[in-house]
Amino acid sequence: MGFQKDFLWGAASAAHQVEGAYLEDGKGLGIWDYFESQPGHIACGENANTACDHYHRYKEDVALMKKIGLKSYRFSISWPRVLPEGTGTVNEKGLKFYSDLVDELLAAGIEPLVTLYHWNLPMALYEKGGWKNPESPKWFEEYTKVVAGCLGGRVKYWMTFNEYQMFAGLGLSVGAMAPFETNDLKTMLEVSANIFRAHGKAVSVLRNCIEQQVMIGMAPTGNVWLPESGDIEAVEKARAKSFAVSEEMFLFGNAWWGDPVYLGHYPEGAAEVFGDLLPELSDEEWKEISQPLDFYGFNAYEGTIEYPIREDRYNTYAYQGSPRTSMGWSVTPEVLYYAPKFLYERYHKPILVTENGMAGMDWVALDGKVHDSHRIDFLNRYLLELERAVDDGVPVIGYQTWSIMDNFEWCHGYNMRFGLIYIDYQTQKRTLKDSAYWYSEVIATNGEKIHENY
Ligand code: IFM
Repeated sequence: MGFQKDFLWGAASAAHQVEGAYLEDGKGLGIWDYFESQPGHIACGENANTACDHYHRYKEDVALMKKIGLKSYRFSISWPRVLPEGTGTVNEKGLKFYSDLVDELLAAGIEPLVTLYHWNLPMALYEKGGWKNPESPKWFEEYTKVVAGCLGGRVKYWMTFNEYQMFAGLGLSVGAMAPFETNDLKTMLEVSANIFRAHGKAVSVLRNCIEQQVMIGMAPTGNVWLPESGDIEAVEKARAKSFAVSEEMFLFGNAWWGDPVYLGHYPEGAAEVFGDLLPELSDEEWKEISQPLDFYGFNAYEGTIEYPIREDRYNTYAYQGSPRTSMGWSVTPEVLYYAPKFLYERYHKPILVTENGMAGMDWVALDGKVHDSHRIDFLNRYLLELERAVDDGVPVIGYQTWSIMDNFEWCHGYNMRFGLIYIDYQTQKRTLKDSAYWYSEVIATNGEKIHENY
């Protein structure tokens, strides 16, 4: 069977990780901008002030995307670039950047896929409590109106939030990402409810303000457990764990974020786990939160596995000597079989893989090329598993590799290279890696290329 005819082969990025142009043309301060300026948060004290300078080089970058043959490009809008204070006055120059980028993509025959929120909350809103403030859904609604008003009609595919698990879980509960807070359980439940409301309001705006047909989803991640074998019992055990809710792990799972939006209620077990702390949402709010979406976006890097581990040395997802990427993440291609399968069977929406890729030790070789054969093998293995899901009847509408180019990897700074395009941060020279040429052939053959060596 293989990938559908109009499959959205693409690559992804996020505003803060690639744009640079710090406070340029009226951009406001975001929480990442701020925390990068404080010592101790980012490896080597780095920041995203210049990053890939994509803000100035977007034409060159779109030309490279065209050369690779991308059918789609997933990027995010920087809220503080568009609304420097988070609400109120619109920064027309900032908004124009996205308008120009969309025009450039469309002229190159590349479908733009827009993410509204990829983590860089305006500092002015953070100072008012950020997602803890009950006004936050309204702020997000206002921001969405501005973006939809400008890009609506030209952008068909929209995602509200990228990885709740990370910006809420790691950012506001574990304290490992901006704004580096460790809030208590009650607060995190209220934060979640505000984010659900914000999602619902944004969907209403996109549906009501844009006349043309829109395709709306979100781009969560979440632990997907891999079964130890293909036996029904093992698969069901993995599925149950992938949607489980516990006090320690709920923010990192799939059901906590997926069930309210796609099923219109808190996940099974939430009432028992959280009791009276579970925020009450009115019928009207539930209706807005769970209005029908068009796809389920999913960012997949590694499956969660339970193998013998040495707790003093390996993380929970790795076993002794297991293949891992530079991030330490397990090479577990089966996640691109089980995640689409589990998510489709639970939510009954077409799947869009919104991120998948790896960080590797890439450099420009003596011949001037970047020989990232590890990335080719990684993508090949993962795509074979994705195709297996398709062949088993899971509707998958697209695949976005992370990332189009090396970029600012949050607390890791520039240490981690995820791109198809190598960035020399000293000169801003772009070099297509071997994986970009390989991916180009994958796209041109609508996936046939992944079978070449089999
Ligand atoms: O770089 C990030 C991205 O911003 C969100 N998903 C995971 C990527 C790799 O860590």
